[in-house]
Order: sequence, then structure tokens, then C-alpha cells
Amino acid sequence: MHTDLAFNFATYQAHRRKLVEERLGVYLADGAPPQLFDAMRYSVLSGGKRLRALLALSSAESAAPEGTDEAHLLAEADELALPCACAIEIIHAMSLIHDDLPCMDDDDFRRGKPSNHKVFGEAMALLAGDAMLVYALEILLKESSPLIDCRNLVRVARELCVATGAEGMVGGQVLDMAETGQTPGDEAGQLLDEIHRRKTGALIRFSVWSGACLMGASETLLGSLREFGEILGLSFQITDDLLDVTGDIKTLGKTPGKDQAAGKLTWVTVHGVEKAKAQLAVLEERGKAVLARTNLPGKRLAPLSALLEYAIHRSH
Ligand code: GRG
Repeated sequence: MHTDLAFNFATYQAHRRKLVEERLGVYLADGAPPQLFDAMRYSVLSGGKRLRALLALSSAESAAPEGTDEAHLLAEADELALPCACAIEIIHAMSLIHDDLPCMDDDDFRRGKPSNHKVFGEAMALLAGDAMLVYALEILLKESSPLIDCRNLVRVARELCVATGAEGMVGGQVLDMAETGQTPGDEAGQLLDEIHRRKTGALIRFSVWSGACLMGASETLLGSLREFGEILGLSFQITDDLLDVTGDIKTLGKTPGKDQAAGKLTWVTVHGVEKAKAQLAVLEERGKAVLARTNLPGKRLAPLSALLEYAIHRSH
């Protein structure tokens, strides 16, 4: 399947990003204590690709009913998924704050700006991250539309906890730290997959699944989206590992080459650049095949398909 020719990804991306940025601005407009909210706003409203939020929105759109007033149906789907999309971005931003701390990756730059702890100090960065973690769940539960079936909302909230905690991001970070600086053994490839599945894959998988779940999608579609999310998550991470080798600080907005220098397990250190590129080509085909098998109309799948391409072919 090729991305729908009538679909303009740049327009789609700009529009959905604006929706997300504006809504995040509303959710973080004020709050006390002000110094805590300053630190939270600094990281949440500092740009970023908003890939995960766009995945949640496009997932909801994929499950929208068909009808004559397309724009209206898609706007309704976006509205239902926006609090979740914002919650995901807030959790993602908090994970970046904690990841940059001296006790973790010790990075001074993020999204082209000094890291949160460089501006607000380590204690405040830690606390801002803590507050963001629970604020994200508060937003999901408080701001989601009453039109959403409560059972689906609870299911989404529970899966967000799973994707974030020991089974997901935090667990992945722990495995990553344990491996950093070790000489890769025979099991390196398997271990790397496990780290990626948890550390980056879990939240991306959740993003791709959550929007459709909030829309009350069938279990069959949800299963396909999980499979697609798995592929997209891995593609995203392999690309990230490649960019760490090929990117520069201006384009990436963070320090390149750090993974290699720190002796981290990455797709490039374990398999090499050429294998990583070949694997991306395989994953792109596979992801599109999974979407095609859903039998949804091409226009419903075009955003997800384009986001897979973007995750693979991006420059930062
Ligand atoms: C989640 C409670 C909790 C704690 C955090 C530090 C940590 C535990 C986990 C690390 C998770 C992490 C930072 C994974 C890296 C993911 C990654 C490749 C981030 C970059 O994502 P992009 O490129 O960033 O989407 P932008 O800036 O575009 O949003």
C-alpha cells in the first residue's frame, strides 16, 4: 500500500501539531506553585515533533465512521483523543527531563535548548517530572469527553500506566543502564530488542492503539494497530540510533554520538549501519502491509502510513 496520493502529510502534520500545541498550552496555562509550573511548561511547550500525539490522533481518525461530512467526523475523532494525546506528550516530556539528569544520561541540551535541570536545577527538574507524570493521568481522566465509554477510558488509563512503568519505559531504562558500558555478548541482539520494546516502543505502541480504543474500535482493528505500533516503535528507534551516528547537534537539538561514546547497546553498535538501513526498509513494507490488511479505506489509513514513513525518513 502506498500513502493516499490525495493526502498531504505536511498540511496534516501542521494542523494536528497546532491542535496539540494549543491544547497543551491550555492545560499548562497556570498552576501553583508557579516555579514548578514554569519548569513543567519549559519542557512540555518546547516543541518536539509531537510524533506520539499525532499517532494517537491518527489512530482515533482511523476508527472514525465514514460519512459525507468528512472534516466534521475527523474533527470529532481528534476532539475525543486530544486529552490522551496531550497526556502522552506530557509523559514523554517528563521522561526526557529525567533522562537528561546527571544521574542518568547527563545531557545538557534537549530540543535545541539547555536541559530542564540546567535551567531550573536538579531538584526542580526531578519534581517537575514527578508532577508531570501524575498530571498527565489527571488530564486524561478529567478532560476526556463524557461521550467516551468509561470502560474504554479506564482501559486506556491502565495501558498508559503499563507503557510508562516497570513493564514499559522505566523498565527499559533500567535494562539500558545495566547494559551500558558492558561488552556486548551473544545475547546482545535479543537484549537490545527487549530494551527498545520497553524504553521507546511501549509508549509509541500505546499511542498508536489508544486513539482507536477511545473511539470504541473493534478488537480486530485494535489488534492490527498494536501490531502496527510495534513495527513503528522499532522503526523509530532504529532511525534514532542511526541519527545518533549521522546527525549533528543543530539538526538533532541534542548531543549526537553520545550513545556510542557511552558504550550503549544500539542497533548500529550491534548490527551496523547497513543492516540497520536494510531492517528499516523491511519494517516499512511490513507496517504498510499490516495497515492494508485492516481493509479500512485508504483515506482512513493515510495519516498512520505517512507517520510510519516520517518516523523512518526524518532528519531529527
Ligand atoms: C517514565 C516515570 C518515568 C521515568 C523516566 C528516564 C526514563 C525513566 C526513561 C527514558 C525514556 C527515554 C527518554 C527514552 C528515549 C526516547 C527517545 C528516543 C526520545 C526522543 O523522542 P523524540 O525524537 O523527541 O520523539 P521529540 O523531542 O521530537 O519529542
